[in-house]
Amino acid sequence: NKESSSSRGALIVLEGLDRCGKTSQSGRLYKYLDEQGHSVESWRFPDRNTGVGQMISSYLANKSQLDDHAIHLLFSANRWEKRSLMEEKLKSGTTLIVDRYSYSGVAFSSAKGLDIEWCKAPEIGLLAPDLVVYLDISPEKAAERGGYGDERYEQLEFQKKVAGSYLSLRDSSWKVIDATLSIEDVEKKLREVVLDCMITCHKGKPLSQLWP
Ligand code: NYM
Repeated sequence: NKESSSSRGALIVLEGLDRCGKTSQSGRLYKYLDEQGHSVESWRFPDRNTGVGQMISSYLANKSQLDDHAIHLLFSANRWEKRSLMEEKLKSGTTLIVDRYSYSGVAFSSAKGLDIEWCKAPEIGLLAPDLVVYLDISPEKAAERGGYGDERYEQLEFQKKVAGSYLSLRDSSWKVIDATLSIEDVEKKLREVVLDCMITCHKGKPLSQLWP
């Protein structure tokens, strides 16, 4: 831990449609903060390394079928099993850059038609992010980027519904970045909002819980 023990790390969450560039941007952001000497880790959900994560992974690969409610609860359980470690890291001064979080959980499941309040319920009590960055791209543009794999959900019609769900989840605290800008421009804007947030957390902003 390269920072003073009295200041905590920030919980930074990146959200967006599939192919919005989240994963590359989290990687670049991680590298930058690490090189700047910050204590930082790069996380992602689903975390496919746990037992629950392996069930999710098999579902996403269409190797298993699950009821929509059941898979929703597994995604949530996958966050719950990392909650205490997350809190420990943040309190010890490590900033976490998290690729997808509860908002993905709610956006993807409610896009299937599940009730949004029902979707939000199992997330209550998880740590609330200090910053949510939404990498904004239209479903059509995202589809043009190619590289939609064979995973479940990676289809234009479904992504349109997910975009709608994200829109109803967004609030004024979210930072929205135009994901169609160049990689460098997105990176620059991302760094600005993240550094700003890290300072606020440093100054003693308390950790809070979902849903605020
Ligand atoms: N996804 C991700 C959900 O449906 N619910 C969740 O809670 C989370 C975290 O999993 N299409 C979906 C969104 C993605 C897929 O994520 C796998 P990724 O970032 O492609 O590994």
